[in-house]
Order: sequence, then C-alpha cells, then structure tokens
Amino acid sequence: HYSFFPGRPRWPANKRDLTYAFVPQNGLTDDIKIVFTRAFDRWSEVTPLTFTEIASYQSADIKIGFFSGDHNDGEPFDGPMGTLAHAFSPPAGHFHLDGEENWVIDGAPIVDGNFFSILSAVDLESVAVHEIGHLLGLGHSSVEDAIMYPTLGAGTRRVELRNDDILGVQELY
Ligand code: TQI
Ligand code: CA
Ligand code: ZN
Ligand code: ZN
Repeated sequence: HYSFFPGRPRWPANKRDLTYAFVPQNGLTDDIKIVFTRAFDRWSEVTPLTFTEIASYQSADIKIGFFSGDHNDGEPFDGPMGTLAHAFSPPAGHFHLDGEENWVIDGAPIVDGNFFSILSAVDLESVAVHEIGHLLGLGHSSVEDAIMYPTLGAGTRRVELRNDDILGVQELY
C-alpha cells in the first residue's frame, strides 16, 4: 500500500503546472532529457499536473542534476550502487542522481563505449519515475510491483505506474 511523507506535503492547489530544469553545464544529451520527459508524462497522465521544461534553473520548481560524492546538501552520493538518487518532498523539488552509477537507457549505457556488468546497470527511466513520485509527495509502498516499492533488482526496468501508485497520487492531487 502507498504512503505519504510525514505531514503529507504536496504541491499547493494553485500550482498544478510545474516546471523543471536541468543543472546548467551538466553534459546532458537529448537522449537523457527524453527519458525524463517520458517519466513525467506517466505521472501527468493520471493527475491534473503538467510538467514543462524551462531553461532557467533558478526559477524552475523541479531542479534535476547528476552529482558525484559530496555535493553540499548533507546527502553525499556513494559511488556505484548503494544510493542511486534522491529527491526531496514538496515544495523543495531537488532531484539528484548519482553521477557514478552505470546508467542505462533502454538497455544501452549512457556513456558511449562504457562497458560494465549487467549487475551494476541502473535503468534511468525506472529511477526517474520513482523519484518523481517522491517529488510529488509519495513515500514508499509495500506493493512489490508498485513504482514506489523501495527496491529494484539490478538491471531491472520498472516504469509502468500500478494501481497502487495511481491511487496514492490521486489522493494528493
Ligand atoms: N534512494 C532512496 C529512494 O529514493 C532515498 C530514500 C531512502 C528515501 N529512504 C527514503 C526517499 C524514504 C524517500 C523516503 O528510495 S535510492 C530505488 C528503488 C533509490 C531506490 O537510491 O535508494 C529507486 C532510488 F526503488 F529502486 F530501490 C530510486 Cl527506483
Ligand atoms: Ca551510488
Ligand atoms: Zn543531493
Ligand atoms: Zn524511494
């Protein structure tokens, strides 16, 4: 079953059209950005929310970036595996991904010619859909195939919202 953060934080009722931006000069390709677009679309399909990319990092509601190790928010990343990403509950909007993971998109490494064991591959879209759930105010779910279930097998792709995720987010919005 789905859960919320303590105090049930969520984006305010007058804020249904959310904007997002990527950390400037983070070396993001269009392939990477499209993955985030797909992940946001899954949540906007089942809520009154919309997500639009804007250029201004400063004014965006949701700020996305890849970081390695300590990046000055008190939650350092830990290299390959372990913590993959973190997102803060509304209305913080920070969405950070561990730049040292072996990220894959549709099964292919993001970094061209970067070969690694399938056991350390992390599907970017799966993590993005999960973290957006946190950004919207969802905690973890006890339903094993829900997006908000707190573990993901190595190399596993899990991107389709389940009923449990949809009921949870629709209780908030
Ligand atoms: N990052 C944790 C997560 O997003 C951070 C976290 C730990 C957390 N406890 C929390 C966030 C409680 C909110 C509430 O769950 S993670 C997965 C999954 C992680 C894990 O790097 O461990 C995904 C990030 F579900 F696969 F295990 C993304 Cl998809
Ligand atoms: Ca890590
Ligand atoms: Zn961070
Ligand atoms: Zn989580």
